[in-house]
Amino acid sequence: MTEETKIPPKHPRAESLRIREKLIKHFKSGVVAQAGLIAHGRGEAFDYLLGEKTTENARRAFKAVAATMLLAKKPVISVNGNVAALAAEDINKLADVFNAKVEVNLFYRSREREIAIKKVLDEAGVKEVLGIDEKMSAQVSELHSERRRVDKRGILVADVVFVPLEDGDRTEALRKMGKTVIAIDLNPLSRTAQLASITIVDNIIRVIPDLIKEGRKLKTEKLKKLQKIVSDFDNRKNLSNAIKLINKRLLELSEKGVYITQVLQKRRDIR
Ligand code: PTJ
Repeated sequence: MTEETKIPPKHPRAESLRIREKLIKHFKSGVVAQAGLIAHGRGEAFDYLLGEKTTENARRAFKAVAATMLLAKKPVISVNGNVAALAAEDINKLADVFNAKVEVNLFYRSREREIAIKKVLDEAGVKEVLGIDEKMSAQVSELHSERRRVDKRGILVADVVFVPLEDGDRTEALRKMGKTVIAIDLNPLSRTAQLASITIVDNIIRVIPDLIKEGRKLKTEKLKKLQKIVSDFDNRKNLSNAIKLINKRLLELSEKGVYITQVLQKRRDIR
């Protein structure tokens, strides 16, 4: 019996538990780093605060992302352990829609993890996986972590770098290099969220399928329209809106006590 089959299908948080099991499975196979489990917990907490749904604000951001990716000359999607575990098939479709390269880039880098992640991406149908061939490796001098190692055919020469679920200082370094950086991060306060050119404050699991649809929709649009979508977008406003949304939601919940009281009213056996 797998861990997954133990989750009662009627459990009120069955989907969330299934996602956790997926990460644990990939942790055991060496794809996800130990810290990846902690990162997931932090993401879950922010998702709770956001109401676990895609907001209008996030929709505006991913529309700007789709336009940016379509305008890009050399877009690259950076994949870490959590991204491979949660969204490998979608990453393949995303790369297809935007004609983007896929590169493995790890904070907790080891040869074993690189190989394990490549396997997951291969199985998901990704045709070419960059970032693991030593001969093609270059260094980004602005960076001091293992993330400094990039592929000469990928991130090094990219104009747009898509970095879902990112840590720390890479976004800043990539922006200093003149690159457009796109982040997906449930935490609008993280350094990456704050320093990216465009930040989608949403769960990677929900947002990538929608981003794929948006990309397909915008693909036939004229260049001018895509450029306007990008120039009309303001990431400071986007982040500020995300924080306001959390604030508003918490205020409403705390004033009305909506969630807890409603649940308890239905459960007369609980006082
Ligand atoms: O695989 P590696 O070695 O490259 O390491 C990957 C992790 C994720 C461990 C590494 O990048 C890391 O330590 O990241 P942080 O600093 O924990 O940041 C990850 C960010 O992703 C946090 O701000 C989380 O809120 C956010 N996050 C976690 N899960 C999700 C998420 N954002 C969107 N969707 C999620 N499902």
